[in-house]
Amino acid sequence: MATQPRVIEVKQNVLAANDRAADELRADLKRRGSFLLNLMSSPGSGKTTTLGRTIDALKDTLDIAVMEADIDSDVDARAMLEHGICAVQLHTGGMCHLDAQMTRQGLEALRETIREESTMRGADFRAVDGDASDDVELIFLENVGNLVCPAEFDTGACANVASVSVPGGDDKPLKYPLMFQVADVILVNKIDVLPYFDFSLETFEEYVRMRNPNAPVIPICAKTGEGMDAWYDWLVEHVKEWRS
Ligand SMILES: Nc1nc2c(ncn2[C@@H]2O[C@H](COP(=O)(O)OP(=O)(O)O)[C@@H](O)[C@H]2O)c(=O)[nH]1
Ligand SMILES: [Mg+2]
Repeated sequence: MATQPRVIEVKQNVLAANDRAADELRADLKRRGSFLLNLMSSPGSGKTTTLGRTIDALKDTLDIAVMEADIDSDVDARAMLEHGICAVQLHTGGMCHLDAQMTRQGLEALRETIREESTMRGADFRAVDGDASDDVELIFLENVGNLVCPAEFDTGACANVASVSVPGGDDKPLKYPLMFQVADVILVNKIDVLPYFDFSLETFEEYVRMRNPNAPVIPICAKTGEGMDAWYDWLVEHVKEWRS
């Protein structure tokens, strides 16, 4: 009989398995020429508003689709449909983040939806399976609103966006360091209300640099569009690079 209980690091195993699934998904996306962007933030920081404006600005340049993830409801997916693109809602069944397997399921449902819609319109869906090098060029994943768990689980996306908003405060990188560490680009939304809050863009960037030396920090106002050209440029450049 053992006198010491065996201790198993379940979380590490879960994360290692997820990392493998995420790498496989990224390889698949590369083969298809689809750039999947994982958008993370706390609830209410303006993810859906940012996506809506981005879609309006870029939908004539890029083929875009959206996956909205939430614990419940289809509010955000409905909002996306109003922008004239294909969108699906993913319910996580109470989970506060998506993992790579859930993201893969979402992508399969999204492709199926695009195929059905194309058939209804009488158009040929250009690519579903196999050598699908002309699949949707840009897919946004609006992750569950949460600054902790989504940062821990690699979704298999090609890049991560961390978004904060001015009313949320400039100390978020100190409190949620991993989110800012895994981000490839950081959006600071709601700059229209800067005069009313003690949010210093300089201090925020200083805190970000403690964890992430390179990710660009882009101040935006999703409500008016101010500052969003820099974000669009970042996006278009990265989609192009991914597909080359
Ligand atoms: N003042 C201001 N409000 C914004 C801005 N962007 C979004 N909002 C508002 O913030 C609230 C939450 O936005 P939403 O996009 O749903 O956030 P999400 O939960 O992160 O998807 C809504 O009332 C938006 O109208 C902005 O740039 N400025
Ligand atoms: Mg939303």
